[in-house]
Amino acid sequence: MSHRVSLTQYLVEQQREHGHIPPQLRLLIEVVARACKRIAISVNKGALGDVLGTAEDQNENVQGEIQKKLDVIANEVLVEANEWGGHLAAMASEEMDTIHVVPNRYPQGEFLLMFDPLDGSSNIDVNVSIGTIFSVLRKVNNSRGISEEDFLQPGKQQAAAGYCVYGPQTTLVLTVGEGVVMFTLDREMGSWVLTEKDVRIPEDTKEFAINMSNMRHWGPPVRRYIDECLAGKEGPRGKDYNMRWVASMVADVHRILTRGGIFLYPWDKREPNKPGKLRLMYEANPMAYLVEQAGGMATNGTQRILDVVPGKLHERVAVMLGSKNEVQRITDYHREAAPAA
Ligand code: P6P
Repeated sequence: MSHRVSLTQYLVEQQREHGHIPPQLRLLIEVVARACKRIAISVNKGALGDVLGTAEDQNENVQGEIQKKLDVIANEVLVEANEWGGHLAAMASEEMDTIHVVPNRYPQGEFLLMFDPLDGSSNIDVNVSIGTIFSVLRKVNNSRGISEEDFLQPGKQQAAAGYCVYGPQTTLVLTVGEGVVMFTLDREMGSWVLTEKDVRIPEDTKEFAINMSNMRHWGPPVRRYIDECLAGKEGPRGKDYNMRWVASMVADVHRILTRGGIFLYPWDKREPNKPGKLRLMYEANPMAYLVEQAGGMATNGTQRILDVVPGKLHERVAVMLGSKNEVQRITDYHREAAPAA
């Protein structure tokens, strides 16, 4: 049997070769990966584990969404796993209104961790792939305690990012700034095994992912782009396109990292003051970092997502990401539609 590289071996060798995974970051990644294994166990229990349906207290999270039981479980697993290790100063989560500072009984570390503990919650009860998304920043201001402002850094400053998809396989996808790697969970051993070590997104694609039911609400550039895809061979693109929409960003992005494609959740006129549905800090930024590290592009239509400077923790953003040439095209359509400077 060919030698299997574990997550620990990968991180140790990356540190030895590139020196960009200090001990606290390696511990952080291993702790998050272990937490994802625990979440996978709860997810896989389904109806046998009293984990389906909405949380008992019917609580709404800061996003105004009714929390699912597994949202709460996954959030608790990640918070408890990351408090004691001395690698973090604080955490932020889609499921928590404010930041969670590491309690004084534990040492504070140099990193900040943000996560969507269970992305795609609407798919939990219908047994469709869901996932955990995480993003790591460095604490840049050492002169005082931690506040929300410490998190408000553009995505290009991430030290690491990744996700775990709970699907037919349980797969951990990670970047620390040296490309993208994938680990598959060996359930018999309970270990992460390196299964893809140089993930690259094809620059062209014939597959787009968007929620078509919102078509009448889109802006002109997105409408133009999708209409051209739908026009197929007879249209200006000269080729037929296929469509996928899982309604779990993790699953859609995993497909794109695996075989190419473009994912779009654009601004629409239903709530014109909201830039988009997806959250910048713990959905768009980590996915944009992964996509760029795999040779793709990620934009909000007018700006590189990783350049967006957050104004608040739960800020939302329009997202278009994936195969470089397709994202470049829709970026051009936004520029052409912009009012003359
Ligand atoms: P819609 C899941 O709730 C999520 O945040 C992303 O994972 C997913 O891409 C999107 O929302 C789905 O949104 O409007 O199609 O249900």
